[in-house]
Amino acid sequence: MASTAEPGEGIRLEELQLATRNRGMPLEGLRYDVTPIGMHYLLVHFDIPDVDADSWRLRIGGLVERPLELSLADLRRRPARTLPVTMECAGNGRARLDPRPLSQPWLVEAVGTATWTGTPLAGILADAGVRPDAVELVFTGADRGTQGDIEQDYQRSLTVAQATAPEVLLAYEMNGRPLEPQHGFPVRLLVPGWYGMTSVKWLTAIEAVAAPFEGYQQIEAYTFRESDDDPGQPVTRMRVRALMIPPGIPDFYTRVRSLDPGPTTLRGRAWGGFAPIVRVEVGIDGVWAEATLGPPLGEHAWRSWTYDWLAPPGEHTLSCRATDADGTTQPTVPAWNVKGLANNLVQDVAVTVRA
Ligand SMILES: Nc1nc2c(c(=O)[nH]1)N[C@H]1C(S)=C(S)[C@@H](COP(=O)(O)O)O[C@H]1N2
Ligand SMILES: [Mo]
Repeated sequence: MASTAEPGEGIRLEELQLATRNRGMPLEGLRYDVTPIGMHYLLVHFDIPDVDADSWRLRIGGLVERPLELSLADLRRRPARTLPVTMECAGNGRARLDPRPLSQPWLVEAVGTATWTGTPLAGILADAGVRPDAVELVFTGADRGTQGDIEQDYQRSLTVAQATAPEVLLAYEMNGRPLEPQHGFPVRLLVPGWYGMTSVKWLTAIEAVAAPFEGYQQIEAYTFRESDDDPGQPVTRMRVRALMIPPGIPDFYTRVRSLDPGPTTLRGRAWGGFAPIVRVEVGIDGVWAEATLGPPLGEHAWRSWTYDWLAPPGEHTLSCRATDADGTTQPTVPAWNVKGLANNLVQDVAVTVRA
């Protein structure tokens, strides 16, 4: 099967089938500091597994001094931490690439922020006693399927240093409620700052291993590659991005916006996994101006911004772009890669300001 659509080709039924299973956050959801659970984006590679909370166990094994088997009650008895975390799918923006890699065809809406509660993974790894010869931890989910002709459990790895960062949680609550089935019930890994594929849902096992993990989701699915034979670089943290709540009212089919002329406040959020957001700019028909940043919500959560616009009658294109403390900003021409990952192209919103 071809891995990309023909240049300019419309969405295929297989892509639509994925798009109806995996929802995006409606952009008006950017109004909330914390995304309501039912509006948070969703990405499930295979099927949502049927996990029984009473018989569920998390096994920690491999190169550890003391293998552990923990129940949900065991995890809930451990020290808890609650963090607001913005999560984005690495495939966000894929459908804007041409030729389009065939996969979940996200535009810009594969993002959400939740307050996650769980126990720090570092404490569990300390109890298990990760041996000095272990280099990585492999996280396995309860879901199974075929991807790239390989039958597999969903699995990802982190180095020991990455896995023991204090913000890495085994999360059992989202917005103060037990995880819903589609978000990883009963327990998922949560790795703030990283693209979503890292945060393995329906976690069943953590294995300490002596060599870098070479599973499909690690070295094949989430690497920046310019061609099929390029081994590529791993996709890790979220690239910097700003999004805007489309102002005014939409046309049902085209989503083009209409609004009255005069003062209007444009609002949105900005985030990135490498460094804090220090600047957001709004583009009005290609002319950039400074937006005002709201207060930070937390180290790993998006930051609100506003921009007061005196909307003149006519057709306009509104854009926004974020810059982080490293000086990194967003491209106006996307960088293409085989899997269509991390396309943080600036968002454009077409509006008609009435006469
Ligand atoms: N076990 C398992 N974990 C998974 C996935 C999956 O398909 N199976 N999808 C990953 C991807 S690609 C993303 S973007 C996030 C999405 O998390 P959410 O659906 O809770 O928003 O979960 C990640 N964890
Ligand atoms: Mo994803």
